[in-house]
Amino acid sequence: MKKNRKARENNFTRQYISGEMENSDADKQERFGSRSKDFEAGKILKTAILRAQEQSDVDIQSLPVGDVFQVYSLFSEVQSEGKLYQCVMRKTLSKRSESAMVVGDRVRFRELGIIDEQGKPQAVIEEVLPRTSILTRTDSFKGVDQHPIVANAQQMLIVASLKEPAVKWGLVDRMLIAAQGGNLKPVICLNKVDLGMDDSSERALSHYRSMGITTLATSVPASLGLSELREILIGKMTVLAGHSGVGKSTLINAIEPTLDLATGEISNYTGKGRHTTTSARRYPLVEGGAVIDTPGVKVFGLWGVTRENLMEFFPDVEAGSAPHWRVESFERINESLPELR
Ligand SMILES: Nc1nc2c(ncn2[C@@H]2O[C@H](COP(=O)(O)OP(=O)(O)OP(=O)(O)O)[C@@H](O)[C@H]2O)c(=O)[nH]1
Ligand SMILES: [Mg+2]
Repeated sequence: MKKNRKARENNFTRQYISGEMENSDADKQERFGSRSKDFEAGKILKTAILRAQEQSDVDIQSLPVGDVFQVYSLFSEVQSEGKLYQCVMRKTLSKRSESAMVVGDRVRFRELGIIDEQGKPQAVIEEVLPRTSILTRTDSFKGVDQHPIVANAQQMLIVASLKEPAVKWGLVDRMLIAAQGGNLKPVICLNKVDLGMDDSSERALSHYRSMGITTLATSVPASLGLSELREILIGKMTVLAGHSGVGKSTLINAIEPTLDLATGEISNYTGKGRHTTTSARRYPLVEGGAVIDTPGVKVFGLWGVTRENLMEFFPDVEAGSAPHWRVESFERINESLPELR
């Protein structure tokens, strides 16, 4: 009985990760797209429909593959072989929401041979390829509804700060499980260690290391841990996680001087981010890889995590070797998950 349910859940997770599941009304409330942009996109869409219909007999498997860089309300930017395409999704036409596609998705697209006013070639997305990982957001800790925000990232950089604001290990634990549940490798980064490292924080980091999790202690003004951080980020797709003010943007600017992320201010909905439906933005690293910031997202969802399998994410609690704060994390997260039926 127990086994069956688990098998079903695993299957569910697999389907979700592979993009087979639809998520039709996700992100509706977050469409900030300006009217003119939407209008423009509407025109593109109409042309796209016509063209796509003419060419629908072409074998989809022979189409080029690209990476979704950014998702707007009605179109998205897809990069392929160094070229950026403005794309609409064919599935949108049949009411399958464009939110079924997120930043990081890999897609097959059909070039339309049209260039827009900004010189971007236009294309229609014909297929979203299976995902290797998924990160979702939810509206609250107790939130049951989960919406995908990033696909195919390899790792999550969980940033906390020693002080200002002081680290809450319980929240680090929750982000850890959000990462592991979605198949992302977590890395814990304790920032602002120039403000005075203390024993209990040292012990916490070493406990995570004993569980096989990579940890870093960083400081931007004191230049600590930055080369290790660089090493970890280069060549990978990394999602940034962590509360406002812990220093995520400052760290990224320090390791990638070509980027100039806004720091020391509330970053929600500033600049170009306001047009995205997903609140996820990708920052490429010159030496390869990218970091993805999710400034509008308050809580990540715990995908595939249930009261039945939560213990798998707490091997230390299961083994009886966990410090009290890890046991408390386990209990708190357990309570936040829906009751077993
Ligand atoms: N002392 C100290 N201050 C830091 C360090 N890193 C960042 N800060 C400061 O912390 C404040 C917040 O940094 P941000 O990089 O904007 O923080 P963030 O995590 O990007 O915040 P949001 O974008 O709001 O999520 C800024 O005033 C930074 O100067 C550090 O290593 N040590
Ligand atoms: Mg920031």
